Amino acid sequence: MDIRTSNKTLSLNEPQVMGILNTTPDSFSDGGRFVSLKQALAHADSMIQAGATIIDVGGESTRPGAAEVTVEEELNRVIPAVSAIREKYPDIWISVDTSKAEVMQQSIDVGADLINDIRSLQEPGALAVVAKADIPVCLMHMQGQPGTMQERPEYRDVIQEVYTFLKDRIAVCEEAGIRRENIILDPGFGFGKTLTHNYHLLANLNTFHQFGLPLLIGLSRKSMLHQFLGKHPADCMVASVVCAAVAATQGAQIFRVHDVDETVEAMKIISMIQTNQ
Ligand code: 8Y4
Repeated sequence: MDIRTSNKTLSLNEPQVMGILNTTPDSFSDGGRFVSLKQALAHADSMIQAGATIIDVGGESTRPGAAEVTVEEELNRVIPAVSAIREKYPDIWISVDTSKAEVMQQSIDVGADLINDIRSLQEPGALAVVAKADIPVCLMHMQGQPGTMQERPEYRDVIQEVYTFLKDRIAVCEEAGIRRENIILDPGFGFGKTLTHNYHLLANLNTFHQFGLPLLIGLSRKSMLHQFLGKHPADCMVASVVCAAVAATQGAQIFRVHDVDETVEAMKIISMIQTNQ
């Protein structure tokens, strides 16, 4: 299995690591655009050096309670970062974490290869932008909206409901002209899910292979790890890598992580085990 654009191919026969590049100002003490851009590029450099094959650039904070970001602000954060990474690394996969059609289009115009949308192309214009660009897109399950999704997550059967949501979104995407080969799926760990829901999903990832599409998994430093262990998010590297490995042994292909070095090391071992089966 692989994902493709007009000028690159990423083989998913081995697990791939997507490094998280946050461009929200609260992640940089300075707040000034120039310093932020420089720091963002340095962070991308180190993740690429460590073996990330995809850089996920995001300008919207999706933490519970976080304020929504205007399209102008999101563009100001994301576009310079995508441009700078593309200029320095012609071959790296650049993913953009956004739900806004305008941010998707402008990102694609400056060289983004993949759209990572936690809202699964449900915002106005998003389906059309991705269909026209003919590039890969990650569809993620979320119950509710980022501001309130963790207040009272409820499912009759979380596996079934995530499965049905993804099935419906695949159908909507195909109807809008998005080719099935361009679709990547994600159960959306932590997005409107309790601890139990999250671990139930992690134990049952095989269900989502029924679509025959790549799976992207984001578990890095999430509350199902740090809250459960009673640690700070930044101190959950081992737990994050263990969970990525658990997902990889179930055949998940792309891992969205903070700790690129350690995850790449784990994936080399997983890949060795898988190729010797
Ligand atoms: C520290 C800081 C710890 C932020 C956790 C977080 C996913 C995603 C996010 C995911 C896909 C996050 C954009 C949440 N999670 N995209 N995005 N899948 N496809 N929180 O699981 O990382 S943001």
